[in-house]
Amino acid sequence: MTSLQDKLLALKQQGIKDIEKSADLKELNDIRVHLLGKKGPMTEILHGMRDLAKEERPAVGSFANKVRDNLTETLEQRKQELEAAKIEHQLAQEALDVTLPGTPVRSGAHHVIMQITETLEAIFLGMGFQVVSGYEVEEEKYNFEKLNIPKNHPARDMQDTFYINNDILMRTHMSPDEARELEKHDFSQGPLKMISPGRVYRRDTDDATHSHQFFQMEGQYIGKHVTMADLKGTLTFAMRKLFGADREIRFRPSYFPFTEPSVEVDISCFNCDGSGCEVCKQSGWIEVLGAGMTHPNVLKAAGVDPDVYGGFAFGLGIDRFAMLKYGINDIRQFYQNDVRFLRQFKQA
Ligand code: FA5
Repeated sequence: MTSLQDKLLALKQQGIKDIEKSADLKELNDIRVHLLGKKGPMTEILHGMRDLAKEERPAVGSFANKVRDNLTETLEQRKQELEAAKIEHQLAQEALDVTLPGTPVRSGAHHVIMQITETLEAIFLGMGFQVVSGYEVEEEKYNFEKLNIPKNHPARDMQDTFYINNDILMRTHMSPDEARELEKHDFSQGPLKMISPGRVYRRDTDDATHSHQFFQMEGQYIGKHVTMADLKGTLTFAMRKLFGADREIRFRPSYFPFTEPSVEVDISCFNCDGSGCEVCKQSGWIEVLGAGMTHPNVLKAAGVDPDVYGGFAFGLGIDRFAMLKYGINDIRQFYQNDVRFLRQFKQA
């Protein structure tokens, strides 16, 4: 054996040792570059072949090839081992314990006013009413004129108004939607049955039961044979659905410019069942809404013939409903956005 073959053998033995000791793919690659690279010991040894006798060269050359093949094979084997180990390690690191409890996600909920609105909508949708919506910034003629409240009419004082200019205002009630829908409706297709919930504005001083902005829901049923009995039946059904099946309902005469006759609707107190308590101010009754048979002037203003069509309208304060239903004694709590208050009304 030539000294070159000895060197190759030593290189192989040391190389295999180094390869097997290598701890990661980077180190292994460094070893490969060192062993087999252009400036590595293998190249250097092969250069030495020039000094060999011609007849010795083939044997040394073939030995060198075997050493290189051997090293390459060992490198490849180790590479596969290290890659497998790397994947094993990664899998162990990223192991997922599916039995661990999840991180709870805080979900929001609809505001209590929204919840009451949705409940009311569901009740009236069930009776064939459709839900419509109008404009918070409204024309003066829809808010007043078309509702039989001409300029300088004392009834305007009933609703202190935020004016934008002479003709435009923040709507003070949801009744403008009555006039708008009456104008739009095609009565050849059947009666108009609508509700319209929304935000309204009044120059009222904020206190426990008044807010300068609050929510109302308007309702209207106009057709060919709609009577006061329909008004009573519809509102009795809706109030019993909302406040309990055994509520008594009372209709008292009242005044609204856009209805004639007009009524104020009371329900027997759900807290004391009518015997008198602080919720009903000892009267046994709670006032819940205003209503009446739509005034012929309102129909005329919308181009609807009052001799053929008629019906009823009602308007209720959603905030006051929410206060009654949940025993809330200050309306301002709805608008302060204190999450401790709001969370109490989280739906299941
Ligand atoms: C009206 O606004 C009439 N448009 C309702 C109506 C419609 C009657 C159709 C007849 C036919 P009123 O001004 O009474 O009516 O207001 C209706 C309800 O809104 C009241 O019963 C009350 O619950 C609520 N409300 C009135 N002012 C305030 C306020 N400042 N803050 C909170 N709620 C209020």
